[in-house]
Amino acid sequence: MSKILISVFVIAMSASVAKANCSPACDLNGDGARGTVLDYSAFLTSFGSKKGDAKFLPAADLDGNGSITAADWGTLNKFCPLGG
Ligand SMILES: [Ca+2]
Ligand SMILES: [Ca+2]
Repeated sequence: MSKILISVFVIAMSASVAKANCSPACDLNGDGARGTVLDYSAFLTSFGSKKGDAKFLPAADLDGNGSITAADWGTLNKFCPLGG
């Protein structure tokens, strides 16, 4: 029984690796869809903000450096192109 559970777990992990190109981090507005116009809109709203600011969106800080910058924009475009 536990072998079956492990197999299911491994398959699930493989599936998530296959989708790594467009990581869950690209779902900036939390609606489950990644790289949509709503995610880009959420990004732009928080663009230029930093940790502690009211408009800072942790999900948009894709490199985790505490501020939403052009580097995060580049990552978003690279891994989750709009509409793609
Ligand atoms: Ca989304
Ligand atoms: Ca950042």
